[in-house]
Amino acid sequence: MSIDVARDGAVAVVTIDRQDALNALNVETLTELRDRLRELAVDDEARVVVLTGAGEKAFVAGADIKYMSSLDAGQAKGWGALGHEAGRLLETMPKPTIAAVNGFALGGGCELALACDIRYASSRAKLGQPEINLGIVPGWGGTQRLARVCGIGIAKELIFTGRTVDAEEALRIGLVNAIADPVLEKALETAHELAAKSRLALSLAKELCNLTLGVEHAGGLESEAEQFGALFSSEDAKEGLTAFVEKRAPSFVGR
Ligand code: DAK
Repeated sequence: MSIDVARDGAVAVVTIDRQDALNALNVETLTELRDRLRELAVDDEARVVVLTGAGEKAFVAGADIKYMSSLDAGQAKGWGALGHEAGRLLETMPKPTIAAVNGFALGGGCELALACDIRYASSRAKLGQPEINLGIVPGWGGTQRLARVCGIGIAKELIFTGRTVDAEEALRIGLVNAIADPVLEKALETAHELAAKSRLALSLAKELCNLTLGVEHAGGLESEAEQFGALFSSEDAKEGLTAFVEKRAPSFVGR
């Protein structure tokens, strides 16, 4: 079982557990995550959802690069849609979602955290969008949501360089709301505080806050998903993904 859903009263804690790959998401894990989020979105007993990673080291180290290195452009599109759906569920379900970032949150992991309403980080967390180093770009909402959370200047620097930030920097740039150890305890404290509030008022607050994303937000996500597919079939994407699997530096040719 790679996705565990535990109940703590009205709070549902969703734990991604694939520790041998630093909780990286392959198709089984991501499908299961999407399915659990779909259920929680309509589950009245779950008033707040907390998302975290199993173990000490990682929240989610991204999409599974080994799995992705074997995808063709058509399969990559379906893979992208799955990640987008999980993100949209976290962003729009009518209840608060909180990411407890307990370690590496890279690529798709950072994107899942960005789709949550609130993010807390442990002091050893590392966040970032390193896709550029694989010859690809963020494809699960990162190109849209990072700019909305941190501002476009920060987003461009992080996405263009692919560098990761530690917890202190993440707090300074507004990528996380607070640093806490143990981070899950902090997330649960806030979750229980929110669970005691009016469900109706909270869901309306979320819906209204989401209006600030604007109607262009959905269009931006769609463009990202579409453009990613084309890039995925490039020589550079193949080289970047294969180089990671072969544990060597990539050599990009620009096509
Ligand atoms: N995928 C697969 N395996 C991974 C992984 C990943 N993302 N991250 C780590 N692992 C595996 C490692 O390969 C290693 O496995 P073994 O070699 O032991 O079999 C194991 O986890 C432990 O990792 P390390 O030995 O590397 O541990 P270190 O502490 O030395 O380094 C690290 C930790 C997190 C710095 C390093 O593992 C790392 O750089 N990982 C990759 C991080 C990354 O680049 N993440 C972004 C992935 S790209 C799409 C939309 C979106 C996406 C894809 C498609 N569409 C629209 C189609 C999303 C893309 C991404 O997320």
